[in-house]
Formats: sequence, structure tokens, C-alpha cells
Amino acid sequence: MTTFPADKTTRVPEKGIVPGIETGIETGIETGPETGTETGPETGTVPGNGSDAGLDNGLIVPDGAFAERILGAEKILVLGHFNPDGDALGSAAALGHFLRLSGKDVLVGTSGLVASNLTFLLEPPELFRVARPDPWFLKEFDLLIFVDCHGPDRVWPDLAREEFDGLPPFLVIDHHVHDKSVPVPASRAGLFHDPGASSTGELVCRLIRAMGGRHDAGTVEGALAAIVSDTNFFTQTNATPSSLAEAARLVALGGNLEYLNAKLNQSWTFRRMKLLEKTLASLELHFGGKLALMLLTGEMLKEASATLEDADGFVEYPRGISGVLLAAFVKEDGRGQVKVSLRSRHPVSAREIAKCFGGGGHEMAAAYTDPTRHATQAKSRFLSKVVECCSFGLTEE
Ligand SMILES: [Mn+2]
Repeated sequence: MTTFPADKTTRVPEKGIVPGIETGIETGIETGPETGTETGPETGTVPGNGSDAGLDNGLIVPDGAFAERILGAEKILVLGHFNPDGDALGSAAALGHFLRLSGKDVLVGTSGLVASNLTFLLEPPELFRVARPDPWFLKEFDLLIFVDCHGPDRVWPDLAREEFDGLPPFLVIDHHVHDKSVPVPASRAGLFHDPGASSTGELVCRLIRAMGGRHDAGTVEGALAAIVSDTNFFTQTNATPSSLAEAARLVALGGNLEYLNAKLNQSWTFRRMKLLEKTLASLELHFGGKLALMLLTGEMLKEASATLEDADGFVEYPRGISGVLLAAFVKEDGRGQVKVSLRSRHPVSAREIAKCFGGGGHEMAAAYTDPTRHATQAKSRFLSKVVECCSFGLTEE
């Protein structure tokens, strides 16, 4: 078994403890920042000098060697995970724009499908490329940077482990909790990893600052889109002081939250709404209303002329029901696989349950792939096993 390499990261000297940094993103914040009474970066100062309201003390920052490996490369490919979410694509775009400004020959590669509400990030088009693990394409690069995931197998799910050896050197920037058995070749991956960060977007901000802080509108927009995507516009427990501080800097640089909300949350297609109608019809409550379960079948996709990406975020509907502690969205992907998205509320851990079914993720947002090929079978399997997977104790009353 390959063990994960030690983090290529260092901590800045601590002056105080920033809540939520040590214990993971979903732990909740008990206290506010100790010193922070200032309301934002001053106009005209260099944003991101690390001193805003003392919010950055104790954060994990990339070490010099990590930044040097990036700045020492000439042809760089930045890659988010398969079917990128707002954090993966926004982080990759922000880093891509920064590297372009820094004179690098850079491309941002996407793998899988980009949801329609994220396509505004694919600007300018010449910066972006659909990236397959094609050796002829990849050998052009002297560095790959994987963001918002632990490595190549999350970008190309079908890539065999042996094929890792044919890849150029790579770095990983991520905030997910890493399973120690993830197949990242220890000798090759430099790692900037902070599971306490709200988002990879937040880490990209720290990294860009460590490399001189150059930015353009694309850097700002990508990074802010990443942070608001993963914090759901600062409405979740990972809306930490440091995530808000990064966002404040980005807004000071021209980042526009209203625009991002319109793009990310108010630009849906009609077919998505028709698909929502069909999936909501399958909504069920179990365990006295603590579990809400919803299905998406290949048939529904066909009827709505939709794809799985059109159902992105639907799991928030069952989670939004009063009294629900666990929401499960069981989805046929239209390609013969069933994926189950889980969302939970304290004290139920979505991660614990996903892990029990062979998946993973964040404390309150996790997922697994079901071995059955039909949503109804996956649902039965989930209902029969979930009680033993959940330490909270789901009961009928
Ligand atoms: Mn993320």
C-alpha cells in the first residue's frame, strides 16, 4: 500500500487560533476571531497581505519548494476532478489565469462534463481544453497540477494505476480529507493540503499570494466562484473567518457576488426544472422523517431530455425539509452506474455513511457509487444497510 506523502506545507507562526482550521471544515465555529473588529480590507492596500483582522494566523500555507516547483515549470496543465464542481473549475481557472499572467504556457484541462451554470468560467476559450489521459497530449507538459482532488484517478476515473508512471510530474492542491490509501505515488506528488480550508479556492488564493499575488479578472472570478460554490455562499459551517477574509479580498479586487449568484444559481435550463419535477415526485421520508430519499432514473433523464449534470444540487431539496437529518439522492447516471449523494445535518455524518458504502467526502456532504445498476435496487440496499452505518441511530419514532 502506498502511503500518502507528508504535506509539503508549513504553518505561519501562530498568534492565535483561528477557529475551524484545526478540526476540519464541518465542525462549526464556536467563537469568532479573537482580534477581528475590522470589517474588510482597506481600499488601496495590497489585498492579501495576510494581516486582515488577524484572520490568517495559523493557516497552512504552501512551502517555498512547492511554489518553486510551479514557478520553475514552463508548460503547465491544471486539472480539476472529473465532472468539475464550482470549486474544482473555479480553482483551476483562477490558477490558470494567474500562471498565464506569470508568463507560463498554461492550459486548464477539464474532464467529464461541465455543468451549464459553470460554463461562464471557461473564458478565454483558448485557456481551456478537454483533457484526456492521452500520452501524446500530456507529454507536452512539464508539470500537471491537480486541484480539488487527490490525483490523476479522480480526473480520469478509468486510468489504470500503472499508467500513472507515464504522466509528467505533478502537484496536488486539495482540501478534502485524504484516505491514507489513495493511490498517489508518494515520490512524485508535491502536496498543498489543508482539510481545514473551506475550499480549494481558498488554498489557491493562499498559493497565488505566496507566488506574488498577480491577478486579473479571471483569477478573481474563478477563486471567488470556487469559494462561494463550496460554502454555498457562506451558509455552511465551512464559512470560516479565513474563507470570508479571502472572499473580502477578492471582492475588494472587483469580485462580484451578485453576478456570481446570478451565474451559479439563477441560470438554469427549462429541462432542469422538468427533471426536478420528476425527481421530486419520488421523494420519500423514512425513519420518522429523519431520512429523506429521492431517486433519479435513466427514464426521467430521457423524458426530460436531460443529463445527470442537470440534476446538480437537487439533493439540497430533500435536505431542506424540516426535521430531516440525512438526505440521500440516488441517481442513475444514464451510463449504467448508480451514484448516491448524501447530505446530512448535525449529528449525522454523511461521510461516515458514505464510507460505510465504500465512498467518502466531507462531514456533511459525501457520496458513493452503488454496485447495482438500478436506482430502485440501490435504494433498497441503502435502506437496508443505512442503520448499521450511522452511529447516530436512525429510528422510526
Ligand atoms: Mn472543493
